[in-house]
Amino acid sequence: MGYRVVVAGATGNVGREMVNILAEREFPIEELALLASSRSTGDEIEYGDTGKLLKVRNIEHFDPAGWDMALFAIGSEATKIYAPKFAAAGCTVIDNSSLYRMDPDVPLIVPEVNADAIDGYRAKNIIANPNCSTAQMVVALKPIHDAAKILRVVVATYQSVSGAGKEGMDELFEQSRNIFVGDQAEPKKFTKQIAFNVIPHIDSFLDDGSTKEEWKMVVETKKILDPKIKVIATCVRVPVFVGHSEAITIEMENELAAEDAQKLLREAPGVMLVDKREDGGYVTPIESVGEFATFVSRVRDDPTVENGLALWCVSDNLRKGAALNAVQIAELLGRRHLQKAA
Ligand code: 11C
Repeated sequence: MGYRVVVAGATGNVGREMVNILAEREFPIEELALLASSRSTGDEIEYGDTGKLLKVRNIEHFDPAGWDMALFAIGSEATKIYAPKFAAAGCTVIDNSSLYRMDPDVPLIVPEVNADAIDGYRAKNIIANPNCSTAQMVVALKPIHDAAKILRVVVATYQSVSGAGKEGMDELFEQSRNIFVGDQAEPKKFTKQIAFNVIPHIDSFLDDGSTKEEWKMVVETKKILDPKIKVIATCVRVPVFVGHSEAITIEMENELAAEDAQKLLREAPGVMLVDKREDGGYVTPIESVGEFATFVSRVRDDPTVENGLALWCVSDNLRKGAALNAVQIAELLGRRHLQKAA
């Protein structure tokens, strides 16, 4: 016995990973429906590497009644139309867009950090998945906060182009190729050249000079981990295809030495500590691709404040930052509330 599961947006970067991860983790599925817009209807997607091909169906004509849960990766505009419809039909929506994240009636969940908050999902029958840069950061911060109470976080991100979808990946590839053959590298998706460059701008600008991506890291961290934690973020796009990296500086109420933080991080759920303090003894985004873990390296004391730490955090943004976290939420929902699987 398993669940009747929907993946909406199954042909996109995140939707494809959702399908792969459901297969990899052997999620108990009775029936799986893959949905997309009319443009992709009829496309075939393999279920993991099982050889089993599933046809993509048109979300406009899909009846969600009788389906247990739907993993949404269709962006805020389409989510606005379809999430209320699916939720009202009794199909719990696990939404990867930013639409419902700050809605007080919608839990925003990272299972390693705030699993208990999922119990509030019934208010709207919707659960929100955080932004990729927030998800990996809170996994790394959680054991430190539990041990020494984090007061303030200063973070600079190094975000891969896959966070901007397939168009972002295509732009990095094409610009890199064009530069090698002496052609123009005109920006289209990004505001400046991304190949061989970095761009300190992700998502739209806000009145205070920050960007929406930076704002998300502030407010989502508060909602997931602790509303008292102060966060300042600088979010930067880098010419990496997959894998977001973050340089995180942490100020705590209580003392926690780097060595003790390493011990806690070694045991923390979802974290893989790789911190050899030698050449190559740390993780880079390429090594995070296809992995489930949030990797932490370069843990050290910050002597510029009374109780401070600095660390480096890397994760596959399409996995822990999106699809994996959504599947983990589905697993949690199943365990705690739907209890249908054998
Ligand atoms: C990026 N973090 O790397 C973004 C992508 O709110 O879910 C995910 C945006 C979001 O561009």
